Order: sequence, then C-alpha cells, then structure tokens
Amino acid sequence: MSDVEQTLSIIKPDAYERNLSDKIKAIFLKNNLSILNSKKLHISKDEAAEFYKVHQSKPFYDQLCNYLSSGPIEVMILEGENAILKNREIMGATDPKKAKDGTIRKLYGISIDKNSVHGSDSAENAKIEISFFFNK
Ligand code: IDP
Ligand code: MG
Repeated sequence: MSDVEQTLSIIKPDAYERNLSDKIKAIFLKNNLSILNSKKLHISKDEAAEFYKVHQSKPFYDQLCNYLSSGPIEVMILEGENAILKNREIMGATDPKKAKDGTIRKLYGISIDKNSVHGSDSAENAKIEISFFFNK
C-alpha cells in the first residue's frame, strides 16, 4: 500500500550560509522525496519561538530560537512514500556525532545545535509545521 505523505524540512542557518542547499536537496531527490514548494526566508526570534514552542520548557530553548532566527533559512515541503520517517532517517540523529554515516547531519552537521536541518517528527507536527510556513 502506498502511503504518500508530506513533511516540512528546514535548511538551518549553518547549512544555508555554507551554500549546502543544493547538496541537501540532491540527497532528498535521490531518496525519492520530491520538493513540492520551497522558499528562502529570515524569520524573527518571535517566529522561531512560535515554531519551536514544543521545546519551550527545555534548557536550550532560548539558544535554539536565537539560532533559527540568526540568518537565512530555506523551508521546503517534501513529498513521497513515508516521507516523514524517511526524512528523519536521511537527516540522522540530532547530535551529528551520533548520526549514521551518509546522513545529512553526519555529512554536514557542526554540533547538536548547528545540525544543518530540521524535519517534522510526526504526521500531526508535519501538518502544523507546513501550515506555519506555507498556509498563512
Ligand atoms: P530534532 O531536530 O532531531 O527533531 P529535537 O529534540 O526536536 O531534535 O530538538 C530540536 C532542535 O533543538 C535540534 O535540532 C537542535 O538544533 C536543538 N537541540 C536539541 N537538543 C539540544 C541540546 O541538548 N543542546 C542544544 N541544542 C539542542
Ligand atoms: Mg524535533
């Protein structure tokens, strides 16, 4: 049974500023995830705080919001079979040091905070995150 899903991907400031967008997009395409829509933007700290509000009780929340709003990013809707889990696998573990070989974070991540990409972690959050950036 095919289960075509959509998920939200973000190329974070550390990857954007190193001009890794095209390389990261090529990895999505190679893994049969198509890029339905994409845009470059520079969000405010308040917008980052809203986007990451599930993490508001975490000790790293303020740092995380400062970081996501620190420079340009690229946001994308990815679509494909099991896109949500597939994207998480392609991204690799949150901490690049723990990410498997060949994953985006292993290839390009600098540190646990500058880990190059975001990906929705569930169908529910994918819907919320896609509408955050694309349905306003
Ligand atoms: P994920 O991006 O792999 O889904 P989450 O646990 O949802 O990871 O955390 C969101 C983001 O918060 C991470 O991508 C990372 O940038 C940042 N983060 C997570 N844990 C830490 C930490 O312990 N210190 C600093 N930043 C962190
Ligand atoms: Mg997450």
